[in-house]
Amino acid sequence: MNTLDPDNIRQTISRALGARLEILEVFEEIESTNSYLLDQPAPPPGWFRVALADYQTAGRGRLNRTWQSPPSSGLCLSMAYTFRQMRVKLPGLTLALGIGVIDALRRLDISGIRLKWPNDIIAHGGKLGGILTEACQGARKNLTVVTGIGLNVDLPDAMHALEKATMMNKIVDLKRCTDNPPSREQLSVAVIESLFDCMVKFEADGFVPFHDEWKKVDWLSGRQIIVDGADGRCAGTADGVDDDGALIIQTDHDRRRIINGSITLQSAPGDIA
Ligand code: BT5
Repeated sequence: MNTLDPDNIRQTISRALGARLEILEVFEEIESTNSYLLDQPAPPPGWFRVALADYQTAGRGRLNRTWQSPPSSGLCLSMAYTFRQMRVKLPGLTLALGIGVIDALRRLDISGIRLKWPNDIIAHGGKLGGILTEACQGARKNLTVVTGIGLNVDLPDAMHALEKATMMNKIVDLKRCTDNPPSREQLSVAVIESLFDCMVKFEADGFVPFHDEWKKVDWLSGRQIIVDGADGRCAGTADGVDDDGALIIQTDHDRRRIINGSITLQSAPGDIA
């Protein structure tokens, strides 16, 4: 598997975007690119900073879950972006960035990718990747977010064996999605460009301009689901999202709006979480 060269990546991203890139770093090994950027000084408003890793020793998912990506087998990328304001609705942002990842993959001729609310990237009914969006603490005037993208590119057989042994959810890599997988450098450039575009668009208009696209890639729509959220557990039919990116679920009794939660399918309770 090819290496990640920060100079190559920097030189390939578009000039307009490069002008907004404060720092881009590549680590051979690091605990977590998200944790690293959360500890770094925030970029100035409208600017961004990127950290990539070949291997994370403590890659993180939501709710203290683990993100496992053996060395050189995937994309581990985090972007810090500082908004020019404080009022940003983070749940909707994660959805918008998911659409950005799909757009990046499409530009690399990889189609058929779907999103499972709120942060899973799905292909062939399994998890191809995930998104972790976190806000930097302590900001007063401008909100800085760090968003981490984990994407499986070419997983070793041992990872698939682990999936079976631990009853982990089905995992998929890009090799399964295309005969001609992009290099991790090409993938990095495409993802960085798309994430930045999404940040700027979201900053201007929130989730609304992403809503129609979400409907096209919504993997949960119409499925019978179970939601475990702050208010407990409920079951029903997933019915899309609203203009804030909240999940709508039709239960036997009412329609509910879910802002935070983990989703499982009623038919496959151990499915992608
Ligand atoms: C996510 O969390 O899916 C967000 C993953 C974000 C990872 C990136 S990598 C760069 C940046 N730095 C970090 O430290 N994190 C970000 P969640 O929805 O909580 O899913 C986590 C669950 O996915 C785990 O509990 C496993 O079941 C499963 N999982 C772990 N590694 C996986 C992999 N490589 N492929 C598919 N599923 C995986």
